[in-house]
Amino acid sequence: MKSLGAWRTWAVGAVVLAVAAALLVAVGPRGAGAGEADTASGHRWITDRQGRALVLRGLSTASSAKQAADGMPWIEEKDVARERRALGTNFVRFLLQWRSVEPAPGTYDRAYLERVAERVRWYGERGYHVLLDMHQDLYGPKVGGNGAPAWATETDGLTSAATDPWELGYAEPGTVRAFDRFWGTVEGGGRDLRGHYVGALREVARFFADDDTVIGYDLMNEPWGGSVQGPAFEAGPLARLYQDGIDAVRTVDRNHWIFVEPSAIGANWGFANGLPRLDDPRGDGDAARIAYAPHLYPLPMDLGDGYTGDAKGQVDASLRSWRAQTEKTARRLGAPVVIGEFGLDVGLPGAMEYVEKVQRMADEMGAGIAYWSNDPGSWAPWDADRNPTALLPVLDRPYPRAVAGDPVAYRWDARGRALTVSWRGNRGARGGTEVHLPARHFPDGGRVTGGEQRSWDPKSRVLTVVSRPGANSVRITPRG
Ligand code: IDC
Repeated sequence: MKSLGAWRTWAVGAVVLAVAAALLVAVGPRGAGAGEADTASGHRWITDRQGRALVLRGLSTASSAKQAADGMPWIEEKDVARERRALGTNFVRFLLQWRSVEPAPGTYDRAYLERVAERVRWYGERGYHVLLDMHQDLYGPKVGGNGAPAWATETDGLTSAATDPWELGYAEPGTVRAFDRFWGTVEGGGRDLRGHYVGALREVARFFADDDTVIGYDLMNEPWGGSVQGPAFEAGPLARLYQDGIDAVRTVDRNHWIFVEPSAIGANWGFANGLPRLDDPRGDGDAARIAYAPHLYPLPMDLGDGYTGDAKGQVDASLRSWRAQTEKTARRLGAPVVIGEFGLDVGLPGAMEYVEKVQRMADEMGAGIAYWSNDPGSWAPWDADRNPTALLPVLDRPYPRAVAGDPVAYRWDARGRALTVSWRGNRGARGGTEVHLPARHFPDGGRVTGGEQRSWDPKSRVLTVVSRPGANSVRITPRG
């Protein structure tokens, strides 16, 4: 328990830091009017090829890729098929590793990208949208983490010890120095590491530019500032890396979305962040395709707690604050929102109540979700023996996969067994609104009021609906 005590001490220190940072940040909503849809949350939507607004629901694939020699996650094609069948998901956040993309300076591994493309195809054939996530934790394997290649890890002889929990490793000297070298915030060092990183992002984008299953690129998982923290980091080195990354991607890929994350410490718990608005060479407003993908781990959960009614209201307060901060940042960035990660050990007390709560919040916000993660085990919908966990029925939930208009609201009322979806206009979208109706709630399909059923595929469990002229809301209840 000593390590947990140390972690708590460190966490409290970080909270103080983050609060101070929040107070110092004076970034108002700049250009907030640009390109906003008429939604409750006032943010924009990622659309599919038919111009329909996408409600993204899925998981990350997968933590196992971090350690794999070939950089591949544990999944086989049959696992993708099972995930589609059992959960009705339409989204996956797929982990990439810089070490695999660029194994030697300036050398890009095409065979690796082809292996990724094969897996992207497995998802694409089942109607998924894939977010390619340039993942790292604790910088790279040379300092006890994952992500960066050894040749891009400069520590000046400083080392990092293993910690429990793993997040504490961000404060280990070797890791701090590796980040400082990467950002170029300490004197010395040889290579232009961030320049290499931007080059690796560009090569990934070049390879996938014409792949329609790919929805976009997550430029860096949970960026860490090393010895530079708070707004000094986010509005400084981080914003510069993102801008260079966006510019580089756009030289080879005009169309895919580019997802950015805040610095995780603080933002994951619901504190403010100083990420400034970024420019998309595609243009301003509706032309821009920059999305915001913060992670959600309220502090008690980050420390391994369950959600036992939340007697002191800490988690609920954290969720409220996280939502307010996320919406504020999304407005500043002119960006749609995807919860890039949230998750916990499903065996913890109240865990499923918490997951339900986050899903309801995401629905209210019009935010996408990538649950962390699908690695078989205690956090996942399947355990190590591939038996379903308590999470599976909670994630397998009715939702609109794609909305032919600007979504106003959608809600699954579990008690009343009704999915309601309302929208405005039709944004020139082709095709109807698609909803996922799980067998557990809609064994014989759905009965539509306020609109007309166009099609129903009991195998994929997708119902397509069009609203009556002038109407903008449908209600779907179980048939029979
Ligand atoms: C965790 C994995 C765990 C692994 C650790 C370090 O679940 O098995 O040991 O990474 O690589 C994040 C990170 C994400 C973490 C996840 C859960 O983005 O990589 O995965 N988490 O700890 N931020 C907050 C939580």
